[in-house]
Amino acid sequence: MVTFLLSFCLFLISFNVNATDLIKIDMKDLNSGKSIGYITAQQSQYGVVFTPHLSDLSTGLHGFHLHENPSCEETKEGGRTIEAGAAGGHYDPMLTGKHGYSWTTDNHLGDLPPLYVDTYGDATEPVLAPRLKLADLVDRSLMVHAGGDNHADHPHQHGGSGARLVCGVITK
Ligand SMILES: [Cu+2]
Ligand SMILES: [Zn+2]
Repeated sequence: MVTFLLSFCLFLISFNVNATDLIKIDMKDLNSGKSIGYITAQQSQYGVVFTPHLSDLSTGLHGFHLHENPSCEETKEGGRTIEAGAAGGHYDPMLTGKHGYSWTTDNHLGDLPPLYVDTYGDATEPVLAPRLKLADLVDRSLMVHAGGDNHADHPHQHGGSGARLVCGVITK
């Protein structure tokens, strides 16, 4: 009986660890307002692994970042509507003001590798953010952009990833 209780407790403990080790983020197309799937975030020995389960995207690479605020609401700027403007900029706790790679230290902490979308419009290939911890994600948002990302601020700011296309709020 004692052995049974002990193993049951161990089961509960391991279950708990697993449950908190994975964050599932519902991702919404900002034009249609509909979900196009979800992304899971999981802690690994080397950083946070983002695994997309997305469909209905255009083929190719899409800029992908952790943005600072937990909102995907639009904002107005001089009469112009900015989709998911309320998400703010790339998460930048060290105030670097610089866009770059996920593994360099003098740029936004929210800079991630781009997501690859296959010829069917699906994104399933995981990407790794070695500097992030799962706790950094809470109360922020994930953004998929229309364009790619050259991980620099030239010739265009923020890697030239362009318009905000798909957004998900991380609340856990
Ligand atoms: Cu972004
Ligand atoms: Zn950035």
